[in-house]
Amino acid sequence: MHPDQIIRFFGMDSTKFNAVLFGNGLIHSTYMVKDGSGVPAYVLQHVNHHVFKKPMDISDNLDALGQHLKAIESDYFLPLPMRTVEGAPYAMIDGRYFRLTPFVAGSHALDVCTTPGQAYEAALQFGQFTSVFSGFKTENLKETIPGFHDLSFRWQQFTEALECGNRDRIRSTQQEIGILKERKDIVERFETFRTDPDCRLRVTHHDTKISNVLFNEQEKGICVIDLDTVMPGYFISDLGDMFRTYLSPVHEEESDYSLISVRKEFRDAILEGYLTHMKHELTEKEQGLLLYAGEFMIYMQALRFLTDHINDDAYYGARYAGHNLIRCRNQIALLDAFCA
Ligand code: GN1
Ligand code: MG
Repeated sequence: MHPDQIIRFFGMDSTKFNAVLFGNGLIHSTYMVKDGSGVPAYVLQHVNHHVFKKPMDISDNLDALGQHLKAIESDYFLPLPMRTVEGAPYAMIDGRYFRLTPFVAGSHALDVCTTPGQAYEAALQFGQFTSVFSGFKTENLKETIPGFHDLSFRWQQFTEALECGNRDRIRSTQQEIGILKERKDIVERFETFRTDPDCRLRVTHHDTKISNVLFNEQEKGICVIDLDTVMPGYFISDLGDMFRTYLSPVHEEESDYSLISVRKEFRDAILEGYLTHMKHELTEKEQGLLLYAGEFMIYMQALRFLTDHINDDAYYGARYAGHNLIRCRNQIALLDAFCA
């Protein structure tokens, strides 16, 4: 079925709209649905149910968060997907899950973070997101990807890949494997962190890249989007992924590692923005781990990319031979720059 047709399930006249492929997420397929004059009206997404094995858990989480905002009479803006004409959270077509979200008028997303001002605004948005839900019981959220940012679990997947993965790829990545093994202290610190009662589970976004914030024309943040991985988690995930994805002038796909660097003024902007709402939420113990957040996330992503390379790119896929190895080396270079 052509994506244009799918919006009928949401009560829209499909002849009046046109869907075009949009964005560059690695997991879902996303379409911008434009009206007859080419103005964006909705965002249509095919939810990848191989990655999100229970898509209903995502919609249950979003319902719970929406209800909480009502209960506390908050006017915080969370862009939630629409219901189908039958009242379902997804249009089900041939066993596939599609959802439709109204486009936020006057908004745009950024592919790369080019100014400290943008980093500040995004960090402010993600910090506000967690703090708005500070009174929400995280037990009421489902884990939409079990073990998603559990670094011990990612380490275990890595060691399993070293046992069962592609032998040739293991042989040719001894150097990267060695580097990641040498930094196992990052995993050990995570284990200490999560057993410490002063390190709290909160409503966490878990994908704080710049393209998951909508900006207005004055470059002020409007809201956060891509709420699929919202689940109980630790602040190090959200703060850390901002460090991971905003600090370097080049992104994780860059194969010229000499271009990777850490822009200190962006780091300060992230901290300032994030702490605007989070300063009073974080415990003293957590406040001592602000920079560890970056090591944690960059290291975890390096580990995930290398694991996937060794597993023949089963998770992320590869657009060219060695794609996930390049991404892994990129993250190793970023980790070096971050820790320097
Ligand atoms: C995936 O699909 P996308 O780009 O939003 C991944 C993140 C990684 C990111 C790396 C569900 O996110 O955890 O950080 O790729 N999301 C999932 O680019 O695995
Ligand atoms: Mg995402």
